[in-house]
Amino acid sequence: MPDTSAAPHARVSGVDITDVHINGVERPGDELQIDWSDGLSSHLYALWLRDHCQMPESRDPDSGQRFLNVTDIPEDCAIASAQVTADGGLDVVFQPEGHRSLFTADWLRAHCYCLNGPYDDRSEAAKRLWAGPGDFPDGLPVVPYADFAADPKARLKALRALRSVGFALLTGVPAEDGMVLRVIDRVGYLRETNYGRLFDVRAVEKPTNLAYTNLGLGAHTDNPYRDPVPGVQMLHCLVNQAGGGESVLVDGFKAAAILRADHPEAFDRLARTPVNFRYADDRADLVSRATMIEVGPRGRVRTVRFNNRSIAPLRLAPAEVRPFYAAYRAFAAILERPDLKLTRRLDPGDLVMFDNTRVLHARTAITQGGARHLQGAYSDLDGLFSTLAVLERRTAP
Ligand code: NM2
Ligand code: OGA
Ligand code: ZN
Repeated sequence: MPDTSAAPHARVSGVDITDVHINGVERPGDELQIDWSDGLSSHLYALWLRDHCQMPESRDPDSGQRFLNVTDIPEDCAIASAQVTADGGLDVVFQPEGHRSLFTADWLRAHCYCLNGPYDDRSEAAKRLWAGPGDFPDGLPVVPYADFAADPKARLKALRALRSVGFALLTGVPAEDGMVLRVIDRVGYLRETNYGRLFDVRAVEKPTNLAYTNLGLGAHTDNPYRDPVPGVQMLHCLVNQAGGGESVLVDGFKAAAILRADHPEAFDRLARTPVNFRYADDRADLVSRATMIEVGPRGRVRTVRFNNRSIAPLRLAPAEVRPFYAAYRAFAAILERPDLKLTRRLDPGDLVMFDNTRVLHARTAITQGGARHLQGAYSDLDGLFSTLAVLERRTAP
């Protein structure tokens, strides 16, 4: 039996396969049926099983990548024999190729598509939704930067919070230019944009964006005019001697769930109506067409886009304009509900990172003269999930 347990591509993430073993196998029709010791059974389509052959003839043992294309497998692929091996796995022979594959019991159980339902790490179903501070009885997810930088367990805590509640706070990040990029290096990959590798948030003359003024900003996600939107945003406070300018977070997935419960027709309308988003200045003209609430194939929310500054003229059938505006207003009203907000003033050294496909951020107006300077940067969720998977592989639970 090939020992692939040390190879990263053989990783079975999040699946607890304890003492379950294979009791017996049968070959009804074009399937392999596995009867497990806990009474469950797997029904695996022969072609699927052949496609997932783990042997060195089928995949490169170093990268784990498949050599075969599906068209290389005969359409009439069938299981000629299947036997339990000495170490509890399966020895399967496929016809008409006469190809032999060995599978471990752990692999079969972890990847069986009858026993492991669909899973989408972006979906609301994979998240812990929250409605304001009451949903954080143990406090907000806060990690000191010194621990984040030095200790994989502290990094895991922050990044797991970013995945599950959609944000995390770091404290004591040196209030120095460019530190936000150092943090991104430990989370995923930098997403450079027209705003630069990083951007400075402070009031300037002739601002190209209302973020660069002293105005308050309503709850929004950044860059809905980009496709795909940046999945992760960071804001690092370097200076804050101003009054006002408090930072606010709102869980957009929770708000969408409230909309679905209270105004189902408004939810459907926003999930079905593409909006044009646009940002234009002298050097950039970015346009996207996407829905404010995006649902996945099973109707679950997986992205929220909301930014009143960036909605461009709609291209809608006339009869759809009024119901769209009613739905947009209903969602906006939920997003402004005080009870759903988390509010915190950022002081120098504070850094907030959030899932920009889900959690909206806002700031109250900057009311008094002193300086205020944040640095921000973007990253993406696929890099975050990759970093988490590698950390979870290396760090005992
Ligand atoms: N800034 C801060 O998405 C937005 O337009 C919000 C983005 C300018 C990079 C502001
Ligand atoms: C931004 C933003 C909030 C703030 O830069 O995208 O929303 O507190 N800034 O200045
Ligand atoms: Zn913003």
